[in-house]
Amino acid sequence: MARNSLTHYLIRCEREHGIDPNLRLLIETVARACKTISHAVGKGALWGGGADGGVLGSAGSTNVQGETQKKLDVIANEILVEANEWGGHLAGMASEEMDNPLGIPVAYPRGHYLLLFDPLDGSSNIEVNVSIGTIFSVLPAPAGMADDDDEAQHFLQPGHRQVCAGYAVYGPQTMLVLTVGHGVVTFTLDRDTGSFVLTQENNRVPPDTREFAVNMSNARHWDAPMKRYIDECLAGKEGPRGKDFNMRWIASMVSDVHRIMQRGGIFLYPWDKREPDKPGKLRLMYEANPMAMLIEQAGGAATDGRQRILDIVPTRLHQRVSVMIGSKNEVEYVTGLHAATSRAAA
Ligand code: P6P
Repeated sequence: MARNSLTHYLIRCEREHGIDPNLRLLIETVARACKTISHAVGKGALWGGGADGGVLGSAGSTNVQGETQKKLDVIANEILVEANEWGGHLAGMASEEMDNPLGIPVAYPRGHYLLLFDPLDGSSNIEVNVSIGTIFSVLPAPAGMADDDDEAQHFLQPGHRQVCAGYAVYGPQTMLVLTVGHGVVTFTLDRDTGSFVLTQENNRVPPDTREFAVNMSNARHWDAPMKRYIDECLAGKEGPRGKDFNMRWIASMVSDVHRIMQRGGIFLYPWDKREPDKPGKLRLMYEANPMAMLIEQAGGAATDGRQRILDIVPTRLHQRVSVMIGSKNEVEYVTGLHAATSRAAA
């Protein structure tokens, strides 16, 4: 077996850290599905013949968030469901693209894990050929889950109970970034062999940064601590931070977080007053939680501005959350500004 394959790494984790072989088999299944999604994404308009017959454009439906589903959103979701429903590793699946959790057909064996995913994150970038990705999270299925029980309540576990988190980023390279709780590793898809090859082990996020990622067009809608934080970044070395900052915004969380995983930075999608009853745009269970586990495993931090993302106890499967994630010292700084405001408000 190649010493740099995904399977070799996961078997090492079985032997050195005692991870469950069924978790390895589940991860390998998800990774194979990501290869298939990568192929579909790479074909774009060429798949299905002609610009309108291809996989680009809207599917003519909306997801539970009321967002228009792209054809590739639906295709990616189907690829992950079909790949995982038969294998016998899962007790259920949940997806951004499905209103309710999906139970495992009674004809198939069930396993001890729950798989949650955003099958194609950043899909608004599809038509403009900008990197997008798949985010996934694995939780333990509660003991005693009945075979026909696909209730959402079983998924409502805080992020620190995840046993695995990962993403695939479909960019110039297709890469798989993964943690099973013992650091973060990165694999690059070798299209000649169809294998994910280990290209980085023990990824570490630098604790400090000069680079922030935020959608600046929302600035007038932010609350005071968020406005203060960004104003300080924009003030540069003449300002209170004493250093100049750079900004990036790809509008694909996977791509922005992947950059941070590689060179540090902070990604922010805070509450804003456009939808004051919602804590933010991003989803807790299959976006913020897996990214928070990955970033913490790489030495970074992730909060909602006031508490650690992984400590949030979910109440709804598709609930949203404010996200501040990346270089540890920077996340702690912006979280401190929010805490100070909370204290002042109190
Ligand atoms: P905006 C993609 O739709 C997404 O959920 C994240 O991947 C991304 O970071 C964010 O929304 C972009 O939001 O408001 O800038 O389009």
